[in-house]
Amino acid sequence: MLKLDTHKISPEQVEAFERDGVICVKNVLDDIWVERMRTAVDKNVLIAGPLEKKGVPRPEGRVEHTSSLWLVDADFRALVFESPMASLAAQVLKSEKLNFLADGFFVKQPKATSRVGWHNDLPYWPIQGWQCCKIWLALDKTNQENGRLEYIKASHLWSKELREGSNPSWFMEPEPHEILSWDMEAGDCLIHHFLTIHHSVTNSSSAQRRAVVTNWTGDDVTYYHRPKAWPFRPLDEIDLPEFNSFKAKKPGEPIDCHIFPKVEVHC
Ligand SMILES: O=C(O)CCC(=O)C(=O)O
Repeated sequence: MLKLDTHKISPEQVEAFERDGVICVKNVLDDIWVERMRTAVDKNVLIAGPLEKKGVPRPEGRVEHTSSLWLVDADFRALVFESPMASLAAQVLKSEKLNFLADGFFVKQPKATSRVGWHNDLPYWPIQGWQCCKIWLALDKTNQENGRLEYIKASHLWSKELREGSNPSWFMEPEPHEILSWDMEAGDCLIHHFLTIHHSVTNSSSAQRRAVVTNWTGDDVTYYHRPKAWPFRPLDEIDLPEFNSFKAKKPGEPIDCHIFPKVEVHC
């Protein structure tokens, strides 16, 4: 039986998550965990993840992102099923049930000019519902100079979906809005609601900036078919047994399936 580690957050932090759509939680993972996940990211940065096409060259220096390494990598699996990530998600979502969607990582190489544009996460997932969040775990010191994330405060309450680069008429570059961002140490986490609009700035420093993400849902989330959503490939191209129950899902059904496992948390 795996032991799931927990990290208690305060009622004020849960309230801030609900009000602002994002919080920063300090010192969630210790140095041993951080070093373990750095090694896991470094090991995977140049190889295709289990859901990616093999042999497609990865653009150098830019943000890398791969999903569902937990299927093939023991360290990512441990992050999902043994680390305090699940307990953080359960607390902010105030959920009885917790499902894990997928992991991923983002590496901004030194002096990388690429940035991640304004977006929120919900339009990229085949789900519908309110109780959903991402945990962005810093593996390096993160600040304005090396590619921190910036959030439009309370934008989850707009209930609008924004894909990166989609430029809809209702969205203005965020001068009129209050921005939330934090300087972070390795082991600190951001937790944001899937509808909170955010971006990340360029890395002008001479060191890389690494982060690992995990995505979580709660009681009210159901399957919903969205074009151009995770896993970002036609399902008939994915030949993994873990996808069989997912392929049979109908809109409105609970999302529980092998690829979106339930995780038991007792905070
Ligand atoms: O890490 C980054 O640079 C961007 C992360 C992001 O936008 C996301 O996880 O949705």
